Amino acid sequence: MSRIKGAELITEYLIANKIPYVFGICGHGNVGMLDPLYAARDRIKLVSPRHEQVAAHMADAYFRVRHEPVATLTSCGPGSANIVMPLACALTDSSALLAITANVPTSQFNRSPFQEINRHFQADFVNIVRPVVKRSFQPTRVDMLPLALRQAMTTMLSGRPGPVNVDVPFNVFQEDDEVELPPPAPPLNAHRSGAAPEDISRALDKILRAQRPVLFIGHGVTLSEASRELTEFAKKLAVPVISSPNGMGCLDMSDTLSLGFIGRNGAFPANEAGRRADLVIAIGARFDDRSASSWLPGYSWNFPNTKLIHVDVDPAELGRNYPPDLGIVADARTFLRQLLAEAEQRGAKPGATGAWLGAITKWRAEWDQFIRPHFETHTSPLRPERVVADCQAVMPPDGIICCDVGVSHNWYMQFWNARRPQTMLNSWGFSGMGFGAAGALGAKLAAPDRPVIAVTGDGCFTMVAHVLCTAVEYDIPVVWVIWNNFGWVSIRDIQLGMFGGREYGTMFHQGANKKPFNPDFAAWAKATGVDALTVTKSQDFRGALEHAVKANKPFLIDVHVDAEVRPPSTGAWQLPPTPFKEPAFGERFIPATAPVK
Ligand SMILES: Cc1ncc(C[n+]2csc(CCOP(=O)(O)OP(=O)(O)O)c2C)c(N)n1
Ligand SMILES: [Mg+2]
Repeated sequence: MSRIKGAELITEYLIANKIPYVFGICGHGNVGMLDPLYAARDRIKLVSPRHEQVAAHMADAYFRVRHEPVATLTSCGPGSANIVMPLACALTDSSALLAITANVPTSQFNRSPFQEINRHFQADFVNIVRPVVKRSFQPTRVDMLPLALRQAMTTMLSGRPGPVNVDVPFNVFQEDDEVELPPPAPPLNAHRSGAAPEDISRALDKILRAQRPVLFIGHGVTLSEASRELTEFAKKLAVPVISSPNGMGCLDMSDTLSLGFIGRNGAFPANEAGRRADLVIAIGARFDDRSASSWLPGYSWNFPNTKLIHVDVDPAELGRNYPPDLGIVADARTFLRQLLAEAEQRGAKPGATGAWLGAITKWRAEWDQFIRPHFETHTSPLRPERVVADCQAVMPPDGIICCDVGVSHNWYMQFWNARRPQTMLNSWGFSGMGFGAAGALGAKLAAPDRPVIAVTGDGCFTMVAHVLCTAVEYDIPVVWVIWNNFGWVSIRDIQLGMFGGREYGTMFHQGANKKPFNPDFAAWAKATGVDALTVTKSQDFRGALEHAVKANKPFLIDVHVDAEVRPPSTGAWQLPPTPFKEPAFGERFIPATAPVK
């Protein structure tokens, strides 16, 4: 055993785990870590964006694309405090990243040195991040590092993945000791849990007996890399598939069995099938309020009238919102493989689902007829549907779209057809503004040979506009599509709907006469060295996007989108105590057949 510095050990361990990047920002607390990273710069690369929030969103998105983690590095105090929000995004969407944070020297614990938080406990960063990570470790001596690092990496990737924090006091980076490099952690999905054989048998019995079955899939299916098995199973037994945002693309959404997203801004056929199904097989999906129409019976789902088989790797998700008739704790791919094997063995054929599939075809046609015209019309400012349709036309099936938060996201939820898994990235559980604009940088580093576009609101983008600097500094060719509607329009619409039409603090205005205001985003981009275009009429958007994607360099397109066109509502969303009412304005899609209520 030879002596090694704590920071060198951390660096070597990251490399041993094939971590190619550290996304981080310096501070006096972590300079001791920068030095060994410099020495190892041929084996692991430091990318230093202009805000810690961006570093963590980048790491989160990198993992979602590759299913391999990267690390972040932030200094003590404020630098690390800046990653709380993106850690919450990663945790609530089960995305992994190793957040290495620095802290004050152990010999100064409790003396209130520069940037220590200690009102309740010494060097207390672990309690700041406690609710937003899967686990925190605070090795206070170099000889504690090997175990902490191995456990941190293993915890992050095992079972339901999530962010993990290793908080390292200043001196632990610097001091040395006789310690050995721990063995690398098993990669994602190295250990898979399976269902009990009798549960597989019971599940298949229920599926074959059902006349109106539907699969509801979520991020768990994506994370377990079960796209092939899901597709095979859905086709073998002709079961249509509803997808939550982070499950999109596991079944190619251009397939006739794909019904799209469910909930207020879901697709009509998905809500219609969800609320009329006699059996729902939910796999790695968690029935949050937005994909369950706030649990109002009859809008998206109809439990307990509908029977539920719920499969998840995390037992905490079973029964959280709807008690399952059959709950199964299992990895999604293993479950699907077990189910396929059982179906094969029994020579199973689709059940009596002909009428069901016929009804779905009718709902799809009805919906298509309703939405289609807006995909094809030209307007100025642009109609939202047109922006989505043109992105779809330009992006190849393996291209990656990194969505931000706000109105634009609602439109993409409703109308984006993801063709492959891990191509549609959404901050779903926490909806942190900036995820799309910043995450796209990480997504592009994860998939350098595929186009990556960020669709981001004018509000979201302004929060992290310095991403342009990082794209230029590190030559990361992301295309930012700014969905520019001159305000926090998603919130404005809630405000207008709930408070008698009064707008306050939700639009961007300049001066007493309330002139709409935004920076000239294209000029702003050009000032950082990023190519840019402004698009104010729909005739110009597709060509601009084609050009930007082909240019394969950082590019910004400022697109002026109509703020007065709202996504059609096919489900519901309620914020108690406000009673749910049909939208005050905006289009509610009224189907030919009355919704089940
Ligand atoms: C960091 C953060 N702050 C505030 C919010 C609340 N919020 C959700 S959407 C939204 C407005 C987004 O504005 P913009 O990016 O312009 O999108 P738009 O809704 O106008 O399309 C706000 C403020 C949030 N989700 N995240
Ligand atoms: Mg906006």
